[in-house]
Amino acid sequence: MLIGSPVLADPEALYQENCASCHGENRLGGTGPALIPETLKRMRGPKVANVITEGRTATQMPAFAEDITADQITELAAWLKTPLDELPAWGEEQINASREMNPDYVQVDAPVWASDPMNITLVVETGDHHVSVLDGDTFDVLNRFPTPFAVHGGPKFDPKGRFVFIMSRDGWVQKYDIYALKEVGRVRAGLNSRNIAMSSDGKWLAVANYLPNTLTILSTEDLTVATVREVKGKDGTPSRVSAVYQAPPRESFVLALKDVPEIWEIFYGNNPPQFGFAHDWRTEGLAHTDIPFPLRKITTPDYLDDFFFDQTYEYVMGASRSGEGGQVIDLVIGQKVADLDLPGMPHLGSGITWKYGDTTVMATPHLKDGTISVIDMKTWETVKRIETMGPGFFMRSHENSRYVWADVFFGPNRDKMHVIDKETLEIVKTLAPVPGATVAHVEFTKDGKYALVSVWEDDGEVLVYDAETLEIVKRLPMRKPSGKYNVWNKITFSEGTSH
Ligand code: DHE
Repeated sequence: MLIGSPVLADPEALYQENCASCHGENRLGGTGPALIPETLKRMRGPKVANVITEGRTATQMPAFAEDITADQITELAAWLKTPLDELPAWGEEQINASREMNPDYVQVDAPVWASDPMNITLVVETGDHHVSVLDGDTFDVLNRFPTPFAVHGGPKFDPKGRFVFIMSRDGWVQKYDIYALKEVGRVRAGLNSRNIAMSSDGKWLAVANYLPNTLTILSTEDLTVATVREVKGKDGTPSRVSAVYQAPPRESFVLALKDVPEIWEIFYGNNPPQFGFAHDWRTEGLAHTDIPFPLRKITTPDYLDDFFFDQTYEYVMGASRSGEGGQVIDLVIGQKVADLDLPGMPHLGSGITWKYGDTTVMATPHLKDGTISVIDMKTWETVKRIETMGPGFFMRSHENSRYVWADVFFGPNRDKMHVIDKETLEIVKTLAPVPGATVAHVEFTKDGKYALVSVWEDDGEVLVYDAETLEIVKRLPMRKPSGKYNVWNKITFSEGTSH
């Protein structure tokens, strides 16, 4: 070593000494989140080193500037972004062993509050990892409870709207009783997960995992494992699960896969359809009744990891990986039936539908450019491309509203929110409620009269707009609010919201 050069410690030893007690000896998380590339790649540039140096306010993460030199922090941050040498087994045994049921939870016969149970709205506050439970009529906060670190995707309600399931990127699934305002328990269903889906009978919760390459199905009753499906394409290639969705009329979960050009369908009902092809349990010489959750693999012409379903759940629209177009797969026949003219990497997961003349249209923002594509769901033709002030992430409407709300999540105009007329497909107003602050994601109240908008900042707010006059009627301070989820809109599968 040159005299005068900084003394660099072994980053692994630094980690074991300073970080392992909270983040786990194997970097897979403990009281703190997992520190592996799969989670950290979402923090770009010097951010990881900054967090180690300065700590994270409002969390238990302390500042290490006085304990570790700047060079050592740079080394440590770089090491944390290297993949794990070995991934521990994370199957049924380990998942069940991670289950933590709340000893203080007692089931109640009726809500412990007097609000309309169908108009409850949950707000995910990512600033300090909490969820606020809002009365959708008065906008009073009935409760605010801690969630696992870094919740992603929509929480899923049971069909009666009483229990909600919330997933974090580290694979924790939390069950919460809205009537009792109490956590029921939590379980780690994966090590790095994407989203969850609820079966239409309310019995099963599917968890899409990146790490390991599995789909976990949990019993919603007690969060125990019903099955863990290893995900390997027809040729044996392992794959991450990009997302899982429920297809209620088909009594199935539909899986988008990251690493193989296939769509998977897993049936949970008693009478799965009889297909004449590509059926796992058939090719393995089994009757479907021999296997719970029978699986069907459909080969697709391209990789499809972002989906949108029509209201019948027969057709799946998928965006192609290249961002050049998309395709429509008919789940009944398991074949591609149409191509979609969808450049600019559409974010189909945020699409919404509404009646338009004698047809139904679907609109989706593009992640690569300031455009919203509007597609006719009968002909699969593009009806219009609406030019916006930048790429957006979320869109929302309601059956009772004549407007669609679309944010401009990326770029200099992220403080804008477009309001689009459903009939003319024109932007009628662009809101900028807090200049310079990101505004994103909208949810309506049950009756569609109010639209709730997140001011997506650490010292943020939820703005309650009159959905007709487009005036703010109430401001609710929140810590970096992200998604908002109204019980009624979700359990009735409102066409203006995500499912
Ligand atoms: Fe999400 C939903 C995928 C980045 C906040 N996001 C979803 C869903 C998918 C998805 C497939 C639908 C699942 C569901 O709700 O059941 N998200 C992805 C990505 O692939 C992407 C681009 C990259 C990634 O690293 O995962 C991505 N998402 C983000 C973010 O950076 C956001 C803005 C902040 C965050 O918290 O991570 C983000 N995603 C959300 C939210 C929803 C969501 C709030 C639920 C929207 C809803 O209304 O249902």
